[in-house]
Amino acid sequence: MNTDISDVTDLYQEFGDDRLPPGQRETTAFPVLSKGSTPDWDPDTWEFTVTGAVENELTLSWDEFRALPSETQCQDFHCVTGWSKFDCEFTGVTFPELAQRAGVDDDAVHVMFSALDGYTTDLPLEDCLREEVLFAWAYDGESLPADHGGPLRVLTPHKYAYKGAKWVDGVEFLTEPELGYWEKRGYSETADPWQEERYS
Ligand SMILES: Nc1nc2c(c(=O)[nH]1)N[C@H]1C(S)=C(S)[C@@H](COP(=O)(O)O)O[C@H]1N2
Ligand SMILES: [Mo]
Repeated sequence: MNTDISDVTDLYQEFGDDRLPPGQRETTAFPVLSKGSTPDWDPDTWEFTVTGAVENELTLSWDEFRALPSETQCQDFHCVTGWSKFDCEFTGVTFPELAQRAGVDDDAVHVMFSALDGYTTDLPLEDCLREEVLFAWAYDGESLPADHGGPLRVLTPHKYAYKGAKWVDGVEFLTEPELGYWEKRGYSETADPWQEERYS
């Protein structure tokens, strides 16, 4: 394996015994799951915002976002509908890298991600402050395909994949938990695949 790739597929050891979480089956396909259609985006007007309980709210253009320090990781992907895909190569900016630039306030406890299609998803702050939570623009060394969330999506390999907003364009730091799109509709807020936290 390319040594520039950080392999984080062993993170399951923190959560369970097996790399394949209970009730999941492995697939080599990469199905597309979206609540609606794939949104259009324009690199000239696209903006990424970091708002809420931070010292510096950020607004980044596409070029500015792409200029942030990035890395490539080999990750597993677990969909709440029952399929898992091993060894996905994603390139992007880690959540801690972005959080450090914004300077997270002491009273921030939760995070809401927003996206171009109106999707939202939330996670406790501590579940986001991990190197594996990645804002990715490339998959397998190529631009992230639009139906998989291009230009930019979040990956949460320690959670079911609905926690990773495709077409992400905003992160809000919250002082109280709030629920995202699927979380309001009965899916688990914490979504740990090794505990089979599928529904709330
Ligand atoms: N913006 C947005 N992000 C989203 C979704 C969505 O509908 N819109 N679907 C979620 C769900 S339920 C899953 S399983 C994964 C699917 O990612 P994939 O289509 O790349 O397999 O994206 C998640 N992120
Ligand atoms: Mo999903």
